[in-house]
Amino acid sequence: MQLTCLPSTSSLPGFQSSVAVFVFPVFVCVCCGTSTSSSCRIRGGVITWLPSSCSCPAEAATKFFGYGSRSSGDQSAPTGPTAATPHYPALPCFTSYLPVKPCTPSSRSSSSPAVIRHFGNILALSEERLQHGQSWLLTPLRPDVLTVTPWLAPIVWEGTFDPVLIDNIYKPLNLTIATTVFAVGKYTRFLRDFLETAEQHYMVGFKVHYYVFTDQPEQVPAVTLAPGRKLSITWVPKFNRWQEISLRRMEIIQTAIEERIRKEADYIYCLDVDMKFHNRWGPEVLDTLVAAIHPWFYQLDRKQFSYERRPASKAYVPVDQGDFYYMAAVFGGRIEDVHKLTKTCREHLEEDKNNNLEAVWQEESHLNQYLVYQKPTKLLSPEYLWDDLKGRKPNEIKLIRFSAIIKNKAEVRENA
Ligand SMILES: [Mn+2]
Repeated sequence: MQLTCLPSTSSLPGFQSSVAVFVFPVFVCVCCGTSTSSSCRIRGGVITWLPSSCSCPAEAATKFFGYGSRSSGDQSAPTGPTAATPHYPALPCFTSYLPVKPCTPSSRSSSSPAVIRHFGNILALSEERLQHGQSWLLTPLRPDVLTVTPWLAPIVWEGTFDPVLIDNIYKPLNLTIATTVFAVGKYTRFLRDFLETAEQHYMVGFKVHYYVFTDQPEQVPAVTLAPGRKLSITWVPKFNRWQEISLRRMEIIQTAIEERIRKEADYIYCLDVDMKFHNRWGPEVLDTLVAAIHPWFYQLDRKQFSYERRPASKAYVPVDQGDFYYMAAVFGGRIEDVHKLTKTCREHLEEDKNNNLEAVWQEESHLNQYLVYQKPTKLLSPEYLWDDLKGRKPNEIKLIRFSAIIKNKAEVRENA
């Protein structure tokens, strides 16, 4: 196929026809992501480009994005569209954002797999789309929110990542995501909605192993799971107070990791059950140690965070310390990192108990104290942990992905 995208130099405002201008178009097939850049000389004519590196339908392959220009003899890198577009704003086929079109396997590129570098120096191979619309250093994707912490951990927000790219990076790694959920006492009633919405939105296309901890195994609903996903039930005793359930959760997760999860999964995410998924909650959350910012605290001064403030408690955080207030309804990461977190929190919870202390928000206080000193490597924005009680969605929340349902606490917390 032949592509004619650029008008003749004589019709390009800002260019004189006597000057040889080299244009560096970057063609990216929106179907398979194959990209080709080439330098084409324009001399009063049109440039032509024959895509040879992909076999996708002509319509998909003839889109391109990004180009630069330089004068003859200038060996600097091509400039981007922000620099170049003022000269030819009317280019009909220029697009700075690539829409993701459905792609049939037969039309995918048969070129050699791209090699990508993954965390921990694992090398992953993928033949899926690993290209994306160009990132511009001077154009932040989300100017309205903080997207990186002072210790350079990303904060995951809608608009800051390409979900198809993320899926294609992680899928070849063949990961298993352990997912723990506690349904004790009346909380078993939340399991069906939790699991059904998780099957629609949680790590779709990935191997998920749900570990349900409950005192009533017969109450675990039969929910159809997608291929490659499974559910195990572990019996746990019913504790006398809901606070005790919270206190014991760290110990139970620690034990489950030691007994089986470290042999059965690559990552572990520990989620509350009184929640529903509403939108994608995908592998963009995967990292070494991951915590979610509490939806009720993110606009407050750290002095107002509900940390444990009694120095005698192992959960103590001084008023001038702390980064974000995290909610214990979501935490996770690599198995051994979460194991260390649960083991440490369990030890701190037990030490407090021996001193007749109970931190103000039980395990959440200890989780927050731990994360002040062991910084999470990735933070989830409140999109990933919302609360239906918050009512109308503020502007910074583009997408509610997972949210606490409104419940009658006095009724479900039997021993409150
Ligand atoms: Mn909850």
